[in-house]
Amino acid sequence: NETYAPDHKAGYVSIIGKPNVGKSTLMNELVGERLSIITSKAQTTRHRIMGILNGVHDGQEFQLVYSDTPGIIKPQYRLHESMMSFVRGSLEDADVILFVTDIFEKYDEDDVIERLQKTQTPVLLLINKIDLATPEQVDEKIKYWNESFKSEAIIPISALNSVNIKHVFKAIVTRLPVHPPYFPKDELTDRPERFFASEIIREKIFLNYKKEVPYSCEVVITGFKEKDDIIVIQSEILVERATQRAILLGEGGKMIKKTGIMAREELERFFGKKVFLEQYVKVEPDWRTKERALKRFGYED
Ligand code: GDP
Ligand code: MG
Ligand code: K
Repeated sequence: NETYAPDHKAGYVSIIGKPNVGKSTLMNELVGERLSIITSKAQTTRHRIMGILNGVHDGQEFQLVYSDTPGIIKPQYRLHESMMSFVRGSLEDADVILFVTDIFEKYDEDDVIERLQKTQTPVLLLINKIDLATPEQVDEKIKYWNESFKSEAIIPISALNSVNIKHVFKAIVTRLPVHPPYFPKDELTDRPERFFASEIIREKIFLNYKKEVPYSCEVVITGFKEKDDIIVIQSEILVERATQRAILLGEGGKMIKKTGIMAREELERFFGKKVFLEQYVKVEPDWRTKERALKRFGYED
């Protein structure tokens, strides 16, 4: 079991803005290369997780989960309705919203602006790419947003040149609520791909089997090899009794096959790559008493 300080802070940060305003560049600056690569394609129902950052600020431990919302698109598209409801959902779920704009862009998405103005979640308005503008142009833009948009703060930045990024970081962290970490910290910093892979497989087991079976098994990722065009993932599902193994396999192995296909499809969406998934169901009566977390993320190999 993980321990964390009673005043541990954690929260979801939604990064929204039109394509090309610099969201990904900003993310890399905020999280650092190391972690952002692996989470770049993470897909959950509501949030696409872009990066996770664990750290300490002013003596206080925190975990920041950055997520992306689909690009804001224009009303004439048929998709717009569902897109807007998605944006709505991720806005309400977030603890802090980073609304990224570009120094030269014109804002004509009135409904998105309106939506942002109504949310209870604090919004930080970031004006990016100030390296391309004169100080006068920057002042002018700050004035424009000040008059037309109500936000917690307006911060001019250059994501590309790391200008004012510390300021953004501080503005986020000071607004995080006290909350336990959403994702296990130790495991995640080192091998988050394995963590996500095991979570996805677990989710499919919960979907396909009823009663106590999902609770009596554990998913262990024993191999994770990323090649040019495919990721080869080896997994073991540990159960305590032979009867549970039989249920998991199903008649002629049908059930485990179905679960495996669903998991593979989800893993492919998640990692944005073809996945070859191997699954073994093993009876291991004492898996609960073992060094669970360590084993789960493959530290024993
Ligand atoms: P996203 O679509 O919002 O994720 O935008 P990206 O982060 O992919 O950036 C789009 C383009 O803008 C890339 O070519 C970046 O290098 C560039 N860019 C991002 N931030 C800045 C910045 O602060 N200044 C300048 N000049 N270019 C930037
Ligand atoms: Mg991007
Ligand atoms: K990923």
